[in-house]
Amino acid sequence: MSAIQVAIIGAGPSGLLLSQLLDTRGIESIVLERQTREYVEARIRAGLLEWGTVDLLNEAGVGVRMMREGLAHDGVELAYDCRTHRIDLQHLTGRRVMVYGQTEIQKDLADARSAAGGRIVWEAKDVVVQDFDGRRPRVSYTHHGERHEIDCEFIAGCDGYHGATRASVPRDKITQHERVYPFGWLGILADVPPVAEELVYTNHARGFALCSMRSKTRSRYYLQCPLDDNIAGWPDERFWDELRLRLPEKYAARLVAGTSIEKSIAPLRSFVAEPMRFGRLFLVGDAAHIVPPTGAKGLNLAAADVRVLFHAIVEYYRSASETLLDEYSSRALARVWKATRFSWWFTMLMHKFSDETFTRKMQLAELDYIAGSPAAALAFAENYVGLGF
Ligand code: FAS
Ligand code: PHB
Repeated sequence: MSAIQVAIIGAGPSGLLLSQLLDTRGIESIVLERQTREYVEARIRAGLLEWGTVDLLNEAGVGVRMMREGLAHDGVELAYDCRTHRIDLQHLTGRRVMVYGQTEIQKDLADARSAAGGRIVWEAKDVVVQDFDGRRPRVSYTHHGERHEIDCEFIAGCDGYHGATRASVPRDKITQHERVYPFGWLGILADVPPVAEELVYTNHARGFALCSMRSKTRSRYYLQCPLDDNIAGWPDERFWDELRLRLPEKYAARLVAGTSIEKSIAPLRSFVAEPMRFGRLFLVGDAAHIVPPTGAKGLNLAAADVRVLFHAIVEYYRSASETLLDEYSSRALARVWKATRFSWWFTMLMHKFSDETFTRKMQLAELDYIAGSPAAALAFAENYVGLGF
């Protein structure tokens, strides 16, 4: 049997977007996903897209519903010390951001792959990647109790932080950089109207809070919480009471509480694995890097990796050139490190680290500087909307 051109491990946004883009250029792929489609689509994750990601989803032919239902935002608010300050992203950078849930992107991508007859093996268990340091890599997996083996020309490791592909790289060939933050995010999804037209990031003495949304009738809120907190200790009523205490008065007064559709606690870490290429194996998205969600970069970084790898693979099959493949890791990491820096900086700026006063005074001084300096506001805005490619 002839080799498949690209074996993609993981049907998250990275894997499905890469498969869909390759298909637009007639390049064959197979996606191996260990969960069911329903499980993957039920995960509530990212909500804010850089316009570069919007453009890539449109290029892949999966942006129609996003452009119809997504909410384009021109600004974002920072709240601190009983003040709010709006950063006018559009005026400062000429760019907007899009609010459209990762869940919806997953559905749009999986529908498109299915309509195009794309090969996705759901519930592919015990995936093993082999011989990727040569020119004939192999992938094996178990599906409905039967073991399968695939010869391929490239492997894209799109299997996230806990996946199998990065773990398959010999320890002495990869360097991992990590910072674990001493708190988590407690997130809630509820069918209540958002408190504000745009996102509101709050630095409060009780802890960080974020007001986001999925539509004009569905809100997504986050509260900083202790790492050892248990979701059982957060009945909806306690969540709404704590959120109200952390919001500026004008938003606290507008807050509409309701029954949670989803509620979960996620840990926060910064993580980067270098390099991102090992022979014919390419690590993509969360398989290679994790950012704290403060800067809304996780999904957008994954899309940026896909963009670089997609063009590299197309170039290889078009002209047998490996130049862009050889440049994949350095080009992807150049963006990854800058987004990792911004996400780390914004996390350090907005969260409560202790009750000592000096750190908080530094945070408030920096927020006041951003509010009063067009240069500081522009620096924030150009990172938040996404640096150029
Ligand atoms: P993903 O983790 O999304 O997808 C990997 C896929 O590979 C999964 O479907 C998994 O089941 C599969 N897989 C794993 N191991 C496998 C194996 N051995 N074999 C086969 N398949 C395997 N980003 C933001 O921008 N904003 C947010 O608010 C935000 N919130 C988040 C909350 C949580 C709890 C998490 C975990 C992440 C969050 N992120 C957020 C980041 C998130 O959106 C990721 O950046 C995004 O999902 C990255 O997409 P992928 O790289 O495709 O990885
Ligand atoms: C979300 O809507 O889930 C979201 C938005 C912005 C962030 C993090 C999460 O920085």
